Amino acid sequence: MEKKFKRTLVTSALPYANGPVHIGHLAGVYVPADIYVRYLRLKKEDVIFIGGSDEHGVPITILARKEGVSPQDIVDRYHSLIKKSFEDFGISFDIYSRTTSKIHAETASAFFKTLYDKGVFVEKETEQYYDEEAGQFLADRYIVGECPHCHNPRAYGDQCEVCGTSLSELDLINPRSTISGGKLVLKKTKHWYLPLDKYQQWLSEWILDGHKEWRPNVYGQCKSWLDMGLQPRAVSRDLDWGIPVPVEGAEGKVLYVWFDAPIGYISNTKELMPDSWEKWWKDPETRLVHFIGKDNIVFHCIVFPTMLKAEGSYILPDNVPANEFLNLEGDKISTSKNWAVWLHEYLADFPGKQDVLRYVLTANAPETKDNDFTWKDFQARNNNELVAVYGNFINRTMVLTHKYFDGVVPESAGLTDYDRKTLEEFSAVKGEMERLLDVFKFRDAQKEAMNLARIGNKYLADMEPWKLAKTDMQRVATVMNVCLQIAANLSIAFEPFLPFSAKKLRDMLNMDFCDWSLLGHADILAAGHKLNAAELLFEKIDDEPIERQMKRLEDIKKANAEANYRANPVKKDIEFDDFLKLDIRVGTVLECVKVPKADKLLQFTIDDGLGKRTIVSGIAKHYKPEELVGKQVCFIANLPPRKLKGIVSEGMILSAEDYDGSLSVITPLRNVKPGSEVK
Ligand code: B3M
Ligand code: ZN
Repeated sequence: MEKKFKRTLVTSALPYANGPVHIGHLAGVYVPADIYVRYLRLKKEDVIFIGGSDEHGVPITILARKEGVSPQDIVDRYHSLIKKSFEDFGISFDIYSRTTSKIHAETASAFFKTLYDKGVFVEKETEQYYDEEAGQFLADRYIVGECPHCHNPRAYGDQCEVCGTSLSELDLINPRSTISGGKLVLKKTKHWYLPLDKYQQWLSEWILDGHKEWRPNVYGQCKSWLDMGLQPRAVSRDLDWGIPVPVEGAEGKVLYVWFDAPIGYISNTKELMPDSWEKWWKDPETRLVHFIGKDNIVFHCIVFPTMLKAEGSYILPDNVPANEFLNLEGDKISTSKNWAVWLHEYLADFPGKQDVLRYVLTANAPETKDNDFTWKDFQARNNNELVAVYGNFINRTMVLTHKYFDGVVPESAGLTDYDRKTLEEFSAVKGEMERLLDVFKFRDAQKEAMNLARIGNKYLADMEPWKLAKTDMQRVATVMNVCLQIAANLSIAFEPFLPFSAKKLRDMLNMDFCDWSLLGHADILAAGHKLNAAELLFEKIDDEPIERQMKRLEDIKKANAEANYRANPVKKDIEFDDFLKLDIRVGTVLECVKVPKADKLLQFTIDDGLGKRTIVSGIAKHYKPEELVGKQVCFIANLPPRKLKGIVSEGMILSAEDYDGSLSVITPLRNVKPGSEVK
């Protein structure tokens, strides 16, 4: 059942203001959101596009401490840089604000207060570690200590990466702070929890029954969260950076960053439209769409909707088109490893080439699976598609019109069947593009726009007006008229995707309008209309700048490998006998399932050659259980059994840890019999 909406409110994730933005951000969130918004605007729909920086959270305070500046200094610096990058790339926000604004503090605070007064929250007192030197409470990855299971001395407060056990910081032996290195003491602290468990039923109905149209990756992630069973989540933190919890007895406590950040969408709308913001957030005829990356799905599909529902007066998101991740030259993009193409650096190296990057990122958009950005592909798409197809068609059309008709649109002298066929072909593009854009298939929609350029190119090549010019100028006039109509169409079709070159094209065509409803029409430019001078729409990119980029990445890779060895030096030599004591074997995975109420653990049933063996491993963040069934794994067979979440684990599965902490299970290159020894 198609609902009728009057207006669309588009939000895109608020990036943390603790670093610059890179191509992964652009590809995953901002370019798709911008395409969608530009498309709706072209269709003259009522739409606003809300963005801003997320300026709270622990990582910002840690970076500030490291640099010896205030958190405000950090967010001021990166907010400006990020905002500038988005402007430079034509991300057409109606507002790009920040969560340190006054209006946001008021809005988030009032939101919390409403839920508090309604009795939505559950209050709980727990014991948490306090870093006396840094003067702050710490949790998770900010605490290291000895693993109670394998005695790895550097296990984190949320997980031991050696044995894979998922931990709480309270389990660690001899815990220390990673920020000051100092000792930790346990202190009692009270927090407010959003009882997601109480909304489980409602969420299941709303998402699993009500939103089957959501992208399979989004729907699937929601389903798996719901299947695991939702837990209450703390919405406050002990921290001195953030929005103070607005109730008595909450001194030193702030709203959890993931509580205030999505409310930022509301605050920024208020800032943009102080008088009419409510119609955008409270009228059921408004359609709310969140553009985000896949790591933010749970917050936008489960936590924030629960907050909105609990508040009671807000609409809920109609769709959350989350993307998967973009990798860079085969490796996961990582800010801390500098494995990224930063937007401001790209523009310094390729000035004026915003659209080339927008094009390549959309052509490779990680809409259904993780995708890879490579510099070779970037170069090839520029040279073989933008230059050779789109640019070439426009250039020939412009140059020939100037040459034969003094830059004036010639009058058509009557269409042939072939002309008509060409026009028909391109009139179908509009419907096709709409069908795709309406369901967020930007990659295919852009292909359709490019297809229009291909139609033009082929028509021009088949007609050969430069030959006709010797005998039949009437015919040349018709052909060039058709080509110019296609060019005008291209300047509309590409507007959502490549706004800079579309504008440049309209300038050349002397077109001061751009209206989606004209797409497909063959009379956009009237005969007698005067064009402006021809310019190149795109330029070829040589090998040299591409090689420079690849060299830069090579150097970063080398530096990261060295840093990895510095951080994890080769352990001191052991006796050969020590090695022989280890019994590593190969097993075949018969079954693999998630461990309930443990988001990091997978339970394996392995054929170890003699029978079935159960092993629990902390790799749920890195694999879907079904990916591992039938695969062979290596495991330590002679460790004493131990209990994890009530399950007796008989061994340990071996994984390689990448620099970014991601785990990859070790498997023999060829299948071997289960029980084979690894030596
Ligand atoms: N800042 C996480 C991120 O940048 C977070 C998004 C907030 S959206 C309300 O991935
Ligand atoms: Zn361990």
